[in-house]
Amino acid sequence: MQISVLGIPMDLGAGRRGVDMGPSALRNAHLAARLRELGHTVSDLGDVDVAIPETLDKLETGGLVFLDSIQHACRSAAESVAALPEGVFPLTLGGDHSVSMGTVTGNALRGKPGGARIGLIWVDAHTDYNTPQSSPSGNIHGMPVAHLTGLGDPQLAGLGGGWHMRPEDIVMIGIRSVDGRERDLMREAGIKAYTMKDVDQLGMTRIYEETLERLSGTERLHVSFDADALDPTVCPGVGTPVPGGLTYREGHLLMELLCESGRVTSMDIVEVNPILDTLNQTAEVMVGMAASLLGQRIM
Ligand code: 6HN
Ligand code: MN
Ligand code: MN
Ligand code: MN
Repeated sequence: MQISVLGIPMDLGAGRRGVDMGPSALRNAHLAARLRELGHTVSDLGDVDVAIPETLDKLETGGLVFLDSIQHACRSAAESVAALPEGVFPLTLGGDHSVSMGTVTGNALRGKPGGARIGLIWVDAHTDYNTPQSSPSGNIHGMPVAHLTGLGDPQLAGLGGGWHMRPEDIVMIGIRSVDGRERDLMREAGIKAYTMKDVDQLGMTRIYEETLERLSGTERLHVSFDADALDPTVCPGVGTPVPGGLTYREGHLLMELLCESGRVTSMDIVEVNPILDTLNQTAEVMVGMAASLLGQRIM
């Protein structure tokens, strides 16, 4: 397969600095070499241009922190991804999770100007379904999924022109932290979320099977993998750690099964924060997750 790597070194949507160094940490963890070992052709497109927070006014528009610069970076990411030829697998590296407003939009619009029906597998400790009104923090990385479905700020919800995600085409896995009003919004939208209780009770294989069944009507599948979905003992380098997360093997098993499905056409790796990490452990683990999704087998 042809894989195109694109970095979005943005920490404007997070409450803590450092995830802007995520793409660099992932490249340093031998991302491209690992994927080439699997027989893929890998081209690195470099990084999207992202503003540096120290050069900006914090409150740009409408009270949302760094709104204009986040919109700009997400639009650039969406355009770069949408321009890739069909058959190329975009592997996009965050950056905080607000980058996925751009990457998912770009992947939906690729080769289909009106937007494809894309299935979104959101692997995360958090549901990231806040709107500017519901958010307790004001941080845009807690809001990308809401904006992808058309809620929230029009500047961010409008990235795909008239295209939006259908809530029924979203499945979340690894969830263990949801804010009060965010929970109500999730219920109203009817988004399927497998919490850590579900992971414990059902097991990852059953969750995978139900997920694929649920998303069987979609044309392509995008995996958005937030490093904080994994337990903080596995991925300590994240800005919003929550105890009780996915084990190393649960993460790999999900990626291995998704690989076998042959249905995934794009992936994000986000929220890797090298400043908070133990050496480069979190980036190394996340490179392993990408490798499993892209064909690495134990035997
Ligand atoms: N992430 N729900 C919290 C908030 O600030 O809205 C945390 C969001 C975390 C976002 O990890 O991608
Ligand atoms: Mn930066
Ligand atoms: Mn997230
Ligand atoms: Mn998260």
